[in-house]
Amino acid sequence: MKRDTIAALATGAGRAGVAIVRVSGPHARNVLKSLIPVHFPRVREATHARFIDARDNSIIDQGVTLFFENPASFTGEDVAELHVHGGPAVVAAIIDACLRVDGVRIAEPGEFTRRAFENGKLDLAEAEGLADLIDAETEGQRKQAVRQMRGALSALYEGWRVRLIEAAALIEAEIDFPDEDLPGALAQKAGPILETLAADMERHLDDAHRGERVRDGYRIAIIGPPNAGKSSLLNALARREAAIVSDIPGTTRDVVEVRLVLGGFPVWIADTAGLREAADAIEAEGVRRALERAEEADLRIGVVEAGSDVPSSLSSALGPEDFLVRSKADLIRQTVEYAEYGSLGVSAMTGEAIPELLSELSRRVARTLGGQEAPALTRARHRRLVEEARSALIAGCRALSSGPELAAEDVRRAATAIGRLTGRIDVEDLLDEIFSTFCIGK
Ligand SMILES: Nc1nc2c(ncn2[C@@H]2O[C@H](COP(=O)(O)OP(=O)(O)OP(=O)(O)O)[C@@H](O)[C@H]2O)c(=O)[nH]1
Ligand SMILES: [Mg+2]
Repeated sequence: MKRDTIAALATGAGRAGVAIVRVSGPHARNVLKSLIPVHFPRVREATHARFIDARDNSIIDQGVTLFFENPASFTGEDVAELHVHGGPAVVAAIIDACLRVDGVRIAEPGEFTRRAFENGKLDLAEAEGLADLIDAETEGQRKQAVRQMRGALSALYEGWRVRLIEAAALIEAEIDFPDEDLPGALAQKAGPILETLAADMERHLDDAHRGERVRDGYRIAIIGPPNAGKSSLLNALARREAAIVSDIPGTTRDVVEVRLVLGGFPVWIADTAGLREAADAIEAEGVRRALERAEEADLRIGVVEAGSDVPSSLSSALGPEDFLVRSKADLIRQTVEYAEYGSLGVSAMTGEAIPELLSELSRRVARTLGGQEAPALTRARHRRLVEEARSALIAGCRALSSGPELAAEDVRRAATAIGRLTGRIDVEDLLDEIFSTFCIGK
């Protein structure tokens, strides 16, 4: 199949010192011949060049060019890079000149990466890692994305797929040569393999959504009775007036969220409506949302005014790992400690103990999300497929005792689910969805 050649700005939009226009496909050579008619650059050698407008031989700009010959390029095709001055008019003129060459069109979002995937330069999990790396805003996200881009997750999944195929072969041998083993021998051989694999998948799934949290943010909810100072605490943590504060109990109704970076990880802190018997339907909805958010959160910060008891509506929403803070420490000096939760007294007014609370939160987030050894599951897509594989495996283990046919089918089903993770197996239906979310190559 003769493919189109695609061209696009590879660097960010807007003014910049340098911008890179990338061209990939069979006509990349012709693009360079048209724009740099004097001498064609040597392969993989940065070459100074004047970029010429073929219509009148005028100079569009001067810069540097690079040519990568297929298959040794990012996409696996011929690739030309034009490093020009990063002004919008220069970039527009260079792209126009590329598009005037026969067979060249503008790239769709994610198309360079998609071609790299289709040419076997990276698998789907690695491509997702690359997209995450480009989106990474924190150190924790960067580390996780680099690991995934370099194939750590792919290696794990590929290892599983190979073991599943071995197990399937073992079971199928039993179908083909049923008399060669004693009854029960199959279950003895294949059973432990399937069980170990199912346990490995279980461990991978049961990671408190670590990888997904690193990518999408760790979630903290501030909850407590009305007027306790929850919104004031959110504002103090965020260092801005994100939520409305007033002395009227029941001020906050919707969930107000603020994004922070703590311990190198993205964190969402949510302020919620005060927990009480609601005065009206709107407040009741606010309380419902508060409890829902508290339930979904990775960590809850309960807030009570120093000197007050912890109401049951709050204590029932807090778990043993959660925080409880006494607010308004500037007003009330409290000596009582809430034994089960510790006793940090904070003041949003004076800032007392806010740095301590922030460092405690950072420590907690870093402890939960950091120091990962095993590659983590980073997307809901992965979780869905690993879950599918695991339940197929469990069904396979059970089916083993009643004969190899059904078990073989289950194990094949598990291998297919895992193959779809890295895009080894028929993922055509998924590709448009996955690559259209990539911002690379826009
Ligand atoms: N002195 C003092 N007053 C505070 C402090 N924190 C909050 N307040 C006051 O307490 C009142 C309630 O504060 P909010 O932050 O609105 O309380 P809330 O928990 O969000 O209240 P609801 O949204 O109604 O549930 C306001 O008048 C604040 O100014 C503090 O640390 N010290
Ligand atoms: Mg409030």
